[in-house]
Amino acid sequence: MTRVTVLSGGVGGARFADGVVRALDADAVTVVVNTGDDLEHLGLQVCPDLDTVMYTLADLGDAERGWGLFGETWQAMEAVRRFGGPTWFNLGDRDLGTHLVRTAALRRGEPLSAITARLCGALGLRARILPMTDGACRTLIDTREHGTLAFQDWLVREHAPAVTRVRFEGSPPPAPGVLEAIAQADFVLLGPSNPYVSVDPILSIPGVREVLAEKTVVALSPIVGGRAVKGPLAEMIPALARRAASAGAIAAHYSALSGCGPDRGLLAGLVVERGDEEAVLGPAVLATSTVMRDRDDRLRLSREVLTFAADLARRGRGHA
Ligand code: FO1
Repeated sequence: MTRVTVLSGGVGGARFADGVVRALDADAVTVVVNTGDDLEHLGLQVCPDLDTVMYTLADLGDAERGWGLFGETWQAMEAVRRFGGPTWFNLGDRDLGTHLVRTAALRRGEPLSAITARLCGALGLRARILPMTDGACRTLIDTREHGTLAFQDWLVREHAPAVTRVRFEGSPPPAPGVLEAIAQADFVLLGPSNPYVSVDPILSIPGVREVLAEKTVVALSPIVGGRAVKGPLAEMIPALARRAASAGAIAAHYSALSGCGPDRGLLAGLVVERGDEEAVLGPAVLATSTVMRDRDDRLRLSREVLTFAADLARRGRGHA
């Protein structure tokens, strides 16, 4: 049985992970999820990327927004507004149930990984979804305009002002099972997530890069034709890497990471949109149609990526 571990941020990573889970035996898939975006809001612990992966795999997510639940209502937020509470970050009525159960369990001392496993079990998910850590590792965004902002303040409250640096506060150990899931995988896939704020937080967790250095790692480019499929990545690349947004910039970012072996960067392969391949130096390239408009696209793309990665792993393009 092929075992695969996917590292994921929010929407793009979750959609890709959904394809992988449906292309393979779900029991063979582990998704390690960024928790650098997590926040406490209205007294509740909210884990946006974990919830996006969980809802997407359970086919309960809102396809249009990409986050939160399908068929959501917003009466609790209306009440918060009426009473003068903060409404810049919206928690739907049904989504609130997740945050209430999670927050209560955290207060009882249950680790986030155990709570996540319980929530996933209740949704009937067979793939394993692991937070990158049970500890606190917060993504901080330095901006010229507003100084340093916590991730959701930067993205949602301030609408992603220009970034000068991305940092991770805290260096907690990986959640139980994270290093093992990477070590035991036939190959590791990085979803089409923002490298700076979705994948790098996972790579910042102690031990993750070292164990990845032994594996065949394949990433999907979140840049298509010079533009981000979603979010502010296309503006972040020129600001942080001093080059134009392209699939090549994604390859260069992962290649430059330290701690991934002496002779090459992290990636054995990069999956890019057709026409974007010339920009890529270093990893082997699969050029295909990468934009996932529906569940059929996710499945087709995942199958192509799994074949590409399995071939690289077999040919020893990883470190194995
Ligand atoms: N994104 C927004 O643009 N506005 C919101 O009010 C908002 C609320 C929200 C609540 C729960 C949740 O799981 C996600 C939410 N998101 C919201 C998405 C989130 O900010 C980001 O998309 C991810 O953190 C990036 O992966």
